[in-house]
Amino acid sequence: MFYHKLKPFPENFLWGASTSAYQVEGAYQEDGKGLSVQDMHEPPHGITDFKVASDHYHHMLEDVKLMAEMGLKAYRFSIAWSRILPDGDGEINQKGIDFYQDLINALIANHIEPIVTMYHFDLPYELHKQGGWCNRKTIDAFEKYARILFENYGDKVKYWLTINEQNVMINHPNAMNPGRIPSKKELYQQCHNMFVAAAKATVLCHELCPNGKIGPAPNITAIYPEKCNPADVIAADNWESIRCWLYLDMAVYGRYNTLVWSYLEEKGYTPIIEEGDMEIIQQGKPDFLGVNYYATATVCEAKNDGTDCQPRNGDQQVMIGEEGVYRAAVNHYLEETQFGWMIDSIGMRVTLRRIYDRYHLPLLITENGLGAKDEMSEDGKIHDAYRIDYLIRHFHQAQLAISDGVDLIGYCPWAFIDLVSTHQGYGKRYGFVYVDREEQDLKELKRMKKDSFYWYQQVIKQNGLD
Ligand code: BGP
Repeated sequence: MFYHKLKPFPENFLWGASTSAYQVEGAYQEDGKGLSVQDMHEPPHGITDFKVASDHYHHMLEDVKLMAEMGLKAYRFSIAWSRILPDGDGEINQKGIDFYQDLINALIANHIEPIVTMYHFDLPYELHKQGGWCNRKTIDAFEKYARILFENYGDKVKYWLTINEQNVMINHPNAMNPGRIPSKKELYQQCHNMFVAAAKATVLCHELCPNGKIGPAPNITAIYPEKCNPADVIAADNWESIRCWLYLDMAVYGRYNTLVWSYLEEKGYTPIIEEGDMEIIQQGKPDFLGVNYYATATVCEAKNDGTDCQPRNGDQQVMIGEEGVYRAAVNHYLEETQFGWMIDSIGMRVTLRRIYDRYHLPLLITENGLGAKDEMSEDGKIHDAYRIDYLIRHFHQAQLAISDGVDLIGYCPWAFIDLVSTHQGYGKRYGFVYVDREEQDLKELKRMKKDSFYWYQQVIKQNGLD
């Protein structure tokens, strides 16, 4: 149990890498694409917007060639809803359909399994204007969009992810809501409507794609109590349920987590549940669970004196606390990244064990990686030994989790290529491939292989670490 003979990574393990449409594609208004909420976002001073990003839209074949050279077995990308349906609900944009058709064909020709996220933070702006996820019309629009995706790509794409980080969109709503930030009550209505939409898409996938497998992709992490003081343990339990189990209990069991429902009732945040909602949620059973993991969080007992909530930069891994529910605490055992995210590879093993134990479904790591201020050295190369070190530690823990009995089917680090970070623009890089551009100066957007590119190539070749 503690000093295993390590089990090997399974044969056919999906060694992959991830991106998302609005962070990598650029071409934000090209070939008929409609605007998304991300296109309407005003970045902080000096930080880039998402209009050009890594210009993957125009470098797609070159990028797939690099994926093939690295030996990727899988590539997780998202489809921009507003490229397929510019206003989210009306006419289909054929050029949008064709772009992803070409991408999927190029991946398959290079023996790379496409893993498609249907919706990654970029709600079409037209839907947002009509109330976004507070409006039930968005549920129907998502179902229509899902049908278009399954009809067009269902014969080639086996792995589908419904919604990326629904829990982040609810707990850190600033980046997804240009204009007014919704109230908590509205956010939990949005959340409920997303559960219904994801369930409808799941049912449809099973109907239309006989070989399709579909699941959610929340951001899940174990929450630690600061001390063994039982009141800290309760606070950790509170936050773990609100942040994580609510989302997976709904997806897998089709019911609201008991503790969270009591919390919603007490706070007056309960959503309106229409007739038939819970039935459809129960029918939409996932085949596997995507897991985005970056860092554990540590909390202590809330003081309930008006100081428990300390809003920071809105960053998705930085806890803010909630009055009377939990309070953010510091974990002195862990180091931080340059951007203040905890580095906790063992925490990933803990997280995988907890998820598998609760749900017993195959798990796919859909995101994990190190954001850093990579720089080109004088020799013109990018020596990102710190990223290799980070990934070695996490891969090792993934292998320990497999040895614990967790059914882990793949690992898609964030990100295949440098792209625009959700909050820190181009100054925070994650890729195996460097893109030569600055925050504002686009230069030639040239692609360059980092040291981690060659290292990951070896890992994939030998199906695991040395
Ligand atoms: C996840 C998102 C990704 C990605 C990643 C890194 O929460 O799903 O879209 O951005 O975090 O975050 P950041 O870009 O803020 O460093």
